[in-house]
Amino acid sequence: MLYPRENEIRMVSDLSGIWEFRLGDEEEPGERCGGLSGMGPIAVPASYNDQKDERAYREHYGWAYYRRTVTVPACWQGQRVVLRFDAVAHQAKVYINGELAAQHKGGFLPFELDITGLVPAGGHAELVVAVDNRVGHGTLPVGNEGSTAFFGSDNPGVPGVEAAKRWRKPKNQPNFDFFNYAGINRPVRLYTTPKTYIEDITLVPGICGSDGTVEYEVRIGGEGKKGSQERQTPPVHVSILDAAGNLVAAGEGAQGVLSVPEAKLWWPWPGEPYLYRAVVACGEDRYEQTFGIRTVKVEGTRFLINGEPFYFKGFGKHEDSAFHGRGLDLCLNVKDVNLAHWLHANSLRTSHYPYAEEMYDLCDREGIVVIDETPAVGIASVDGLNPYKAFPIRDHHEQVIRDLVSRDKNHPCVVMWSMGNEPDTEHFPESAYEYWRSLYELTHELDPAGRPVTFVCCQNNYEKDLVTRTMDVVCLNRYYGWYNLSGDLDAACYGLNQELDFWEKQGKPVMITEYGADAIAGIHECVAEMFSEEFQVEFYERQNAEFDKRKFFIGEHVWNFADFATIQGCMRADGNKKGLLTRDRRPKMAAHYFRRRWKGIPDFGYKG
Ligand code: GCB
Repeated sequence: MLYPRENEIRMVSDLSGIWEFRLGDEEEPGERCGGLSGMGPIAVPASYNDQKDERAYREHYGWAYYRRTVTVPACWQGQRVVLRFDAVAHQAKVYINGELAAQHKGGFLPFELDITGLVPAGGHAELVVAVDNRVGHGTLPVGNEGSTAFFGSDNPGVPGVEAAKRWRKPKNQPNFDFFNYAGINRPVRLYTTPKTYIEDITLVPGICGSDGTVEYEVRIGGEGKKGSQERQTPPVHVSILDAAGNLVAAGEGAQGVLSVPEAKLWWPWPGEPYLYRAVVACGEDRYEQTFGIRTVKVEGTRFLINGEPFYFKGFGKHEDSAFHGRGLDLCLNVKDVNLAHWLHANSLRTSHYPYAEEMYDLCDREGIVVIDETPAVGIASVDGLNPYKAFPIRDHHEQVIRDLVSRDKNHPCVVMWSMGNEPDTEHFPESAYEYWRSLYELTHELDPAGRPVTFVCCQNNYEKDLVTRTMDVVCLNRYYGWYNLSGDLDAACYGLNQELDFWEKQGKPVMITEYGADAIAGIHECVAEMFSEEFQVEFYERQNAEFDKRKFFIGEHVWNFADFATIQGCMRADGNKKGLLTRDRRPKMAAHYFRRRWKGIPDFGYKG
């Protein structure tokens, strides 16, 4: 799905601002929804949870309602008008003048509806968005609906659980470690296109000697759509412009291959992340898509960008900030990318869901390499269930992968797809294999650029796990010295090395996608123990020394870039404190340590 961009043809109206809001209950609104009363102000885009200091907002369970008036300007007469939601967590029902006009499941990817016939140019309409924040066995991320054994709460079998089940009001039981922020988290916009319009553009870059190649495909929608009775499809023109706006290649037709002489490649920072623009014209419509010329390939135990062996230095992070929750915060995104530069990091993983499109644009521009992850986190059994049989998520997961690849396929920063985070691969190894291998194949089919595909594996019995070893890159989340062998870094290094010996035999590139220790900023010790800043540094120093000895080891992503909010529980003191930075982006000692370390590690050729 194309991002809504304004140009000489297309108009965009941003509906960000103060909307009306009120909490609902578990009852799903039906075909009609209107006459809402008791509404108060809420900022859009932003999560609703922290905008009012009431437990009801923070711990809400079920539906909530947003309302505002939309106006389609009279000068948009004759245009197709689209209402686009960048992300509504986790399920949305959209009502125009009280009638259900669209619904969408999944809180991290865009959806849109054509409202041309619903709101006339020069007219107004009441827009109501009903939002459900519940997570369960059928959602991504997954919640432990009906279970009492969730993070930070009772253990099964403990006396009192049955009683607790009876008196406890229903609440979200996330099977994931980040606060379940909900609402209209990303922008809502109206945009126009002509009646025959450019629906999608796919650009696949390549390198041929010193020239670049761009394989392109343009899909046309509306009246002039291929096979449509209405009209003939107007011809498609594609022009490739360099960063200075010079025409470097041009083609005719809805698909083709163009050659860019003496192409400048997209390189991760501090190399030059050079960007080209593909200007597509069809009939009255125009669209400009930015892209980079670069290749990505796994070869043996190496991860090649533009044919050079890349070493990942960076982190997993979250879309998470004070007051906004998971709401888009452009200022914070710019700050975070600048902090990545300050740390001499070159990459990040969009743990544990697709981020806002604006972040990928920034990463394209600033040369930050991205591992793009779906919201498939928490596919793990809690009550002995085989999640692959018991959870009705397969179709939804497939849809999410389709939408993710379709949304992000043209970003040069995206070098690998992560289908999910820390699923169970140990207790039901055959089921896990069937599930993840089929999605792996699907992801490969969907991405015309052939990016590597993986998922991120949790600390487990790696000998029983059948599927991690079949991914293009083995991505490991490991907490030796923290959750297991807590505080004992000698034992942690021993365990880690034992495991690395196993992975060395698999002949795949291996990277660590999470490792880390909570450190409460300001806690210092001469003899480092858990939760101190010194322990966090020592934890990383010791384990990095082991990674440095392994040639097949292609990268280190710390957990986490910054402290973040999560569900309350006895293992979390005011959130997860594994950040190199605090939640308000102040560096801990470990940030200074990595800044020195990563400065000394080249992006390419570190392991030869
Ligand atoms: C993990 C998860 C991540 C958690 C982290 C932790 O393995 O992938 O979401 O936040 O551990 O700190 O426990």
